[in-house]
Parts: sequence; C-alpha cells; structure tokens
Amino acid sequence: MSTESAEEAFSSTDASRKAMLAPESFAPEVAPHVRTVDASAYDDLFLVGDVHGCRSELETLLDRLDPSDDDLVVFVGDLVRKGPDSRGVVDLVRSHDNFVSVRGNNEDKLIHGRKELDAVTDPFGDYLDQMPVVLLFDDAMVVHGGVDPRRDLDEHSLDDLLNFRSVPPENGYDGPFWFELREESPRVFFGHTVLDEPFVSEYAVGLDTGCVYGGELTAYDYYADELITVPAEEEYQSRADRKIIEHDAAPQ
Ligand SMILES: [Mn+2]
Repeated sequence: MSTESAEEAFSSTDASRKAMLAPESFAPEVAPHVRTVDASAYDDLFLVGDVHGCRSELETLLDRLDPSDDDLVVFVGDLVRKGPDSRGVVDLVRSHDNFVSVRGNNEDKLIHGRKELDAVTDPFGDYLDQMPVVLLFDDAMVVHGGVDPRRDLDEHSLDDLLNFRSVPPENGYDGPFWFELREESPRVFFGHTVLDEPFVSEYAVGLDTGCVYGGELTAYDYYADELITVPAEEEYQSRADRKIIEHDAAPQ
C-alpha cells in the first residue's frame, strides 16, 4: 500500500467522523436561512460575540486578532442596537468578504419592523435581510440564541434559534441554561445570553460578555482554542445583574 492511499483512507475516515449537517436537518421555515461555509478554505477562524454597535471596541478587537484576507471572522449576531454605532459596525462587517454574521434577535427586530434604527435603508437593510440564521462549518454550527437539548434540531423554529436561553424557556434568566446541559455534536457557537465569563465546552461556546453593558467584547480563536477579550470603553446601557449570567463552569 502506498503512503498516498493510506493518507486518503485516513482523510475519508476523518471526514465521515465529522458528519456535517445540511439545511435538510432543520425545519422547513429554517432551511432557507442555513448557510454552509468551507472552513478549510481559510487559514484561521475567529468567532466574535454580540457587538451591539460598539464599533470602537470591535476595531480594537480586530487589531488584536489581525485577521488576513485568508482568515474567516464569524459573528454570532446582534451587531446592531443599544450601542453607539450600529450602522458603522454593519458597514465594517459587510465591507469584508471574509466576515460573516448570523442574524441576532436584534437584527430580526429591524427586519420585521418591530424596532427602528435611523437610516435602515438599502444597502444596510438588504445586508440584514440576507444574514443567515444558522451558519454551518466542520461539525459546528453558529446560531444567535441556542438549541433546546430536549428537542431534535428540526423541531426548532426560527424564533427558537434566535432566542432560546433557559430550559424550560419560562424560567427566563433563572436557568438551567441550554448550553450547560448540551452534551452532543454539533458544537454550537452562540451569543444572546449575557455571561459574566465566556462559556467554553466541547458542545457549546458562549461569547456574549456584554460589551454594550460595560463588560467585554470576546472572540474565540477556533484552532488555538483561545479567548481574546477587549474591555468596553463605556457602559452604554445598564442591565440588571440578574440578567448577566454567572454560569456553571463548563465540564473539562
Ligand atoms: Mn444581544
């Protein structure tokens, strides 16, 4: 057996182990909003928590990450609202072909006219409209809210994926939280639930550390398994302490 064919055998085993989800894995209302990216086409991959218009902190974070055009930068949604420069954040993200964000519940509010923002016009509005709700790469997925560990993926609505937090949902901010209970692939990268510290487990990675509430803007370096954080320059909005989650430590 040649070395070459041995390598091929290994790579096909590796590929089958990393079984990738497809749009058909989701409910019919969700499937059109699922996008797949080929992470292997990029050198490095960074994931970034809720920015909420904190353009200055995002620029500082990007200086630290220093992504090249061959790196992929993925945002977990909520680029907009609450902070000082929503439009600037969206302009920054959409000006890079290698930056992509999933839709957050705050983009969803603008798309459906439940909230308004100055100058939500083309091409700003068009950009929000085309943001995927689910982004898939490797055996990972990115959604803004989360997934209910008691249900199959195809039993989740768009609203679930944008907003899911507590199990059961009626518990609001009391928990337990879905990401503390998640024990299966794919690994889910998410925002939405404001955490006092990032949450990193084998099956879930939470990156919203409340920059707009005076916390930090957090990124995760996917290949290095490292967190990079930048402190907020201001508390742009106040938030009740009970809505900033002190989660159980992730199992190691
Ligand atoms: Mn948010």
